[in-house]
Amino acid sequence: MPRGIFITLEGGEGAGKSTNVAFVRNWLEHAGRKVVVTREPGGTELGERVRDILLHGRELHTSAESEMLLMFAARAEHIARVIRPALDAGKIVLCDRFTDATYAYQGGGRGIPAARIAAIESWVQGDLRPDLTLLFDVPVEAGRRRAGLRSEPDRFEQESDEFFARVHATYLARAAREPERMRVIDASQSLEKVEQQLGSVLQEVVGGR
Ligand code: T5A
Repeated sequence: MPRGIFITLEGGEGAGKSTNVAFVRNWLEHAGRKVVVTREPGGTELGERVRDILLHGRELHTSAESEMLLMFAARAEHIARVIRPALDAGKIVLCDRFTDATYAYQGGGRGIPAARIAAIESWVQGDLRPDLTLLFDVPVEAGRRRAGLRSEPDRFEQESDEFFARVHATYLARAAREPERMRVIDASQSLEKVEQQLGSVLQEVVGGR
């Protein structure tokens, strides 16, 4: 059986990833594909507990290094139990955030050198990389406003504007280096326009496979 397709959704806070997961899933299922939807940090019991620590454990004073290693610990479990088995079964895995988020948040945001992240990425993931990454791009201010309207801020959402400016710049720099894999979606537009952009990228990348 041919290997499935690994698609990730990335972007800053409130960019619209979670909102658009349903659209992408429906599009793929309409095209006759079997889809597994998952997220990071999370996706397994261990991953969801790590998520809880990282998003809500303010009293734990987690260092940047511990935060990165916890992301990768959750990811190792996620890959072994969910992502690889689904890809091996020929399914499409749709994952809300993956390692680009580690480069953007722990790298750009917290200042961990990219080479250190890359070393752990190779160790944990082997040759597994997303086939397609949909990068939801929205100005930092607008994304934070959207996220803020929705719920109480979590541990990351309490960071400064400068932190999120670095996260944003890191995502865009990665997309510029890998334009084939990372497709930038202008997420500042209306939901209808965002869906149109997603549809044309999916048609181009997944349509013929
Ligand atoms: N993290 C994660 C790391 O630091 N390192 C890592 O390695 C990984 C994997 C996870 C956190 O963990 C960090 C990054 C994150 O801070 P999360 O909840 O998964 O947290 O991610 P968030 O970005 O916080 O999720 P959000 O829900 O804030 O952002 P989304 O999913 O991009 O935004 P969404 O879809 O919820 O939309 C936000 C609001 O905007 C509206 C929606 O209706 C919603 O109310 N909206 C729009 N409004 C108008 N026009 C549009 N086009 C709209 N699109 C959405």
